[in-house]
Amino acid sequence: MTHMVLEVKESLEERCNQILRNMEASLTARDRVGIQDFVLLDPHTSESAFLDNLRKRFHENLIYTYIGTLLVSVNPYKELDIYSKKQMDTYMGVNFFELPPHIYALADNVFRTMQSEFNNHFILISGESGAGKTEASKKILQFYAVSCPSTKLLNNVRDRLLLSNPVLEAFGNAKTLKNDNSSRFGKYMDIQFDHQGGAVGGHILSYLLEKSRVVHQNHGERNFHIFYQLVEGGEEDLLRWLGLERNCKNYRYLVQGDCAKVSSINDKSDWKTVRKALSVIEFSESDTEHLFGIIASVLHLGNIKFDVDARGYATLNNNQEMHWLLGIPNQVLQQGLTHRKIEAKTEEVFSPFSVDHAVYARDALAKAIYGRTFNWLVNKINESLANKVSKKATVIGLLDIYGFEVFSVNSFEQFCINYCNEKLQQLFIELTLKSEQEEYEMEGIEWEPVPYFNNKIICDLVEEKFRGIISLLDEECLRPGEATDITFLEKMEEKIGGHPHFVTHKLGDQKTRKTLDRGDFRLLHYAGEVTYCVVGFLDKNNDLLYRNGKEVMRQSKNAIIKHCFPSTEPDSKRRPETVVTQFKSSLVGLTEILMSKEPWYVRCIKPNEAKQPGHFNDVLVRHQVKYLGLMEHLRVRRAGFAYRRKYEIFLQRYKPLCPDTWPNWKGTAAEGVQLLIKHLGYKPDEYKMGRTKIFIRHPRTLFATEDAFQVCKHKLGEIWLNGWSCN
Ligand code: AD9
Ligand code: MG
Repeated sequence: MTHMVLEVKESLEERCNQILRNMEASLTARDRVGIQDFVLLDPHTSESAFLDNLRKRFHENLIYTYIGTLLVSVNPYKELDIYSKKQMDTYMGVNFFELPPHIYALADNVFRTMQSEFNNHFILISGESGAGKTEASKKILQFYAVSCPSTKLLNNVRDRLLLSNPVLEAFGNAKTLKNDNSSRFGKYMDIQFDHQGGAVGGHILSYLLEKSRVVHQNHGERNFHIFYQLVEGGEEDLLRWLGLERNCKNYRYLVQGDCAKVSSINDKSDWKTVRKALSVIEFSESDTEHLFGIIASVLHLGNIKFDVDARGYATLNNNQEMHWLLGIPNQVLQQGLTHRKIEAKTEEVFSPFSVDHAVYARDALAKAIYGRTFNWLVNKINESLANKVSKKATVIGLLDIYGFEVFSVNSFEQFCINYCNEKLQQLFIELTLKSEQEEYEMEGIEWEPVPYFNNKIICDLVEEKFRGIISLLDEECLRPGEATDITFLEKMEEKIGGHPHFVTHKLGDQKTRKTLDRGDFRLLHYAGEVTYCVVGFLDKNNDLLYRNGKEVMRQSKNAIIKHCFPSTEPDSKRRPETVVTQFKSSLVGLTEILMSKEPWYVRCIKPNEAKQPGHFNDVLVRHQVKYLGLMEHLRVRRAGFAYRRKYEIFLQRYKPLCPDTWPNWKGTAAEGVQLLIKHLGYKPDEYKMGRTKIFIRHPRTLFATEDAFQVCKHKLGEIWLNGWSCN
């Protein structure tokens, strides 16, 4: 036994040296391709040196760089030959720092950590709109799909996991000015693995879909992809049945952005992909019929025009062809679109709409139909992904949410999206900069604090009880008839006017020295300033659907609509929660989910605004490096320790590597660890002993230890079988 332990020690040294040699080799190549881990840059790295390294690598098509175990990714805006099966094989099971940085290396490392520690993880992918988050999350999923063990049953799960993507993207993504495939909903996906590492299931949580896009698109933007896919790619028979023409220009909901055709998007072939995907994820013929019936109905609904009758009320022009496929009698629908039901004491009275009101009711209905159908779709996909294979599973969560965005006009939607990004930045700070430094302090490790900008102040500005923007907005939403968008603005000026991150026209613009219109307010977000136009805030936050709109929907023969508008739904007597409050609660829920797992990070960077390959805009990238907190993260990483584990856990795993601690150790765990690492020959500057944990500076030391452990485990195989597991 002692002999074997010595052998292990030798192999440990050898491994450590080999890993070092690999890293040094990358250092020698630094002039041309930069350095693959920022931690290896000069200790006094400036922001400019950081940027130089990123730029150098970007121009060599090396889009990935590490800061320790955090992966920085710069969008290449072109297809790179780095995602092949061969590449996946190369990265499978190889230590993190031994190969050039890659999203596969991160995925593999997360997977192996999950397997060895049998705990749950998540990968937070962040960056602004168009920076490459969704692509990164797809690459990770593809890696797992290929690298995990396969059996017929597991392949089935794998296909569904993969194919849920094109479906959700078709219904939840759209072309914006920032990104031709912009996520308009937040997505958190758990991938569940059994103890052998097989992918056995998944679960998706979706966050606030931007459903206003269904009825309105800004110039240069599109509605959700699925509408164009259906019109462009739908089979002749299907279109005929749905009463659709193969011309997007004929549908009001598709032409407001005046860019139905996009060169980077092939709606026809995407349609085929979605069709195929739907069948793999177990959508029956009738499900798809109903689903496309709804998409077509929304388009028809958008084309409904209203005339003014002699009394000034809205009527439906009888000449309009009402290809209404939801199986709702025409009469009922017409009444629903032009009247509002008011319940008097003993009877129901129908009060007619003005044309403006009718248009509003029509659009509200279209948004509600689409939004609820989207939720139904997510649930349906979840049914298909449900783990039916293994009782016990560990998970890797992937978070891919809409990125921070600033347009020339920003509305309620951008407010919600940017608020969400503030929350994720806050989580990142909590989990890295703040907790990391607090931990050193708690563990009695000598530490020079690294200053950083904590965006909690902005999160509080938005969500504080009673005086945060959300509270003020909700308060105004509770005063129908009296409150307007402008009274909301005035209320903010009164209550939070003095806040350093809030500016309006009236308050003057000393803070940003830029002019502001009367109806605007500006927030100085962590990622930059955004001016929001207050118009529509109350309305969008209320998101009211007239009660008879719901009643009309209940008469539908379409099974999905029936499901989405159940007769058991509480009527509007009790006020539903506002949109932003629901969103806030869902983000609290998300934070709780994430906090219970081990975090990993991919920080995506957008190299230019023009979506061009080969263009690296220094100003733009520098700004992102700054607000993503990458320099601070680097400082903490460099000064700190890449790895820490409780003494008990560390000892339990590695004790077979030392004759003094194996098989039974009687002393304290800390003493055992001290003996163990002495035996393994850890150098003094490579580790620190805290109060309850060991801290290891470089991952290479741990990787070498882990390698030695694997060798030892292999050799000890038989003893293992006899129940001497140290796992
Ligand atoms: V948004 O917040 O959803 O608007 P994302 O998700 O950050 O945004 P996305 O992943 O959709 O951006 O990337 C935008 C586009 O950049 C993609 O459609 C690709 O054309 C391009 N891209 C991103 N990453 C890569 C990559 N690794 N290789 C090649 C890429 N192209
Ligand atoms: Mg995206």
